[in-house]
Amino acid sequence: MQSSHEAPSTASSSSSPRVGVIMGSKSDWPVMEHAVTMLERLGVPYETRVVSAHRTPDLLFDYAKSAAERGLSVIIAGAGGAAHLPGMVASQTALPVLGVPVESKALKGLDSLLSIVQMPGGIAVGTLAIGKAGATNAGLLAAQIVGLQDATIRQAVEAFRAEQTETVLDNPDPRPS
Ligand code: RP5
Repeated sequence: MQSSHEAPSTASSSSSPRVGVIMGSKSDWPVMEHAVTMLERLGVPYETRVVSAHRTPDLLFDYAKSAAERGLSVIIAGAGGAAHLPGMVASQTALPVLGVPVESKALKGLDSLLSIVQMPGGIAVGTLAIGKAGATNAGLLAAQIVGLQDATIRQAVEAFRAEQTETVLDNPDPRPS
């Protein structure tokens, strides 16, 4: 039996997860669910769970150290405020880590953004925009990375982009209908 801080997923899509979507708190879910929505739309197997840099540091280390051997290719990490999760995960794995700054109540996510983006040279986190757009694009970018080795996912990304373009071109009038 695994101890409580070992690193299985708590929720995942059906086949073996390729992307890990973690976040510092359950309170981050309303933002981070947009990453999961994109992964589901593009057919990317994922897992998701709460991993806190400050409240569950042992779990963070176990999760990051075991991620590659468990078959993950990318980790999306969202956090708010003193948002140390993405950087600390990146310090423990050579997998690409995408950081999503979650809006904080006090500082609207500027604190989260600066905490995630200002990594020291040598340990990389790919930092996305604050909030929903960042989470959505983290899911998209993760799919693009996985798609480098998976033609089905690559085609799903291309189809998504073509559909998006078509939707804009088909609706040129900006006024509410
Ligand atoms: C961070 O602290 C989390 O990522 C979250 O954005 C923020 C607040 O967490 P809660 O107090 O809502 O659990 O670690």
